Amino acid sequence: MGRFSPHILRIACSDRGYDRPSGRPRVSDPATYCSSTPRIQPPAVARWHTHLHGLATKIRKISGLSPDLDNQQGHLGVMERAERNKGNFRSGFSLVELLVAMAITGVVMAAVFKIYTTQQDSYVLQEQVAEMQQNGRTAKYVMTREIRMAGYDPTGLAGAEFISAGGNIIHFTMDITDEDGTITVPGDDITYSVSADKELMRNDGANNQPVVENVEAVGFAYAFDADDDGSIDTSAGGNIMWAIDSDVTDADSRLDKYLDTNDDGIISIDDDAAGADLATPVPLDKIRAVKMWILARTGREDKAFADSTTYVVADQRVNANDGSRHHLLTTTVKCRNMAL
Ligand SMILES: [Ca+2]
Ligand SMILES: [Ca+2]
Ligand SMILES: [Ca+2]
Ligand SMILES: [Ca+2]
Repeated sequence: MGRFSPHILRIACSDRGYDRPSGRPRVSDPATYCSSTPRIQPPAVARWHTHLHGLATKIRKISGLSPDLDNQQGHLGVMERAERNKGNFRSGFSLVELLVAMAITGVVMAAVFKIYTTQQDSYVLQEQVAEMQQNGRTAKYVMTREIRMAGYDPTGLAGAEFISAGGNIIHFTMDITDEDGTITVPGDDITYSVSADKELMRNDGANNQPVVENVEAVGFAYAFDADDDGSIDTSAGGNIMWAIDSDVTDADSRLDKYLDTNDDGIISIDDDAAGADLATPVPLDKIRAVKMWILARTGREDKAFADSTTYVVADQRVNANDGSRHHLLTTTVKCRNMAL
């Protein structure tokens, strides 16, 4: 229920002769002005209330209290409640506001998460590529160092030589560990190949151990001097006849296929992968140099990436479209001990 306005109450009181001389209503008079349910009081009761109110005012004055203290407190109370109610109204959220806030938060969080994952993927990729390149360089360095020494035989008694000269496997001996005229100790008999687990394996004659991991393939081709004229044999087009023993298991120890089948000086996708027959198979002791391919790969497969490149690795054609990235290294190693 609302209160009577002071104006209306003043008129009502004046009509009944209860108003004060000033004519100004006193809101602090609870009986007359502050009741939420004002009612017309009998004159005697009203005068008694006025009398009691006058006594109360005098008591306040005597005691030092302001006669308008209740009045002020009442006003302040009303104002404070109004402010409090006003604050409460403003501090709330509607369901729509909450949903909008959640939607905006979701969009922002999704964007932040996307940026984070992109940065993370980029970091992982850079790390993987660096590792791949390092693996390739390590494989190249280790194999180059030893293939260069193939056939090393300081005593002339060890019979060091090439044992197998395949397109994806190389096997040779060298009396380099102890120079004792034999090739019986580990390290004198070396084989390189790639395992099914894509590790470059080095067999030292006693143990077959991985050198580096994540090697998709290795390839070898061999240059030879079949006529012993001191120069590497070339084709009709003047190109080196890079050849392989196409079947290392038949133990014939002969190079029988050359790989630059179109005789353009490079071994590429344009050549016949199976190679072409040499006019005369070449014994492995005529080998003078080795061309080497190392196809390194990233260890982690990226499902969003596709490497459709077909890599030429000697007589192999490698198309590992499995989400991994690849890095192909090639080099040529002169076997400095094979012409001696
Ligand atoms: Ca030895
Ligand atoms: Ca020659
Ligand atoms: Ca063979
Ligand atoms: Ca070619």
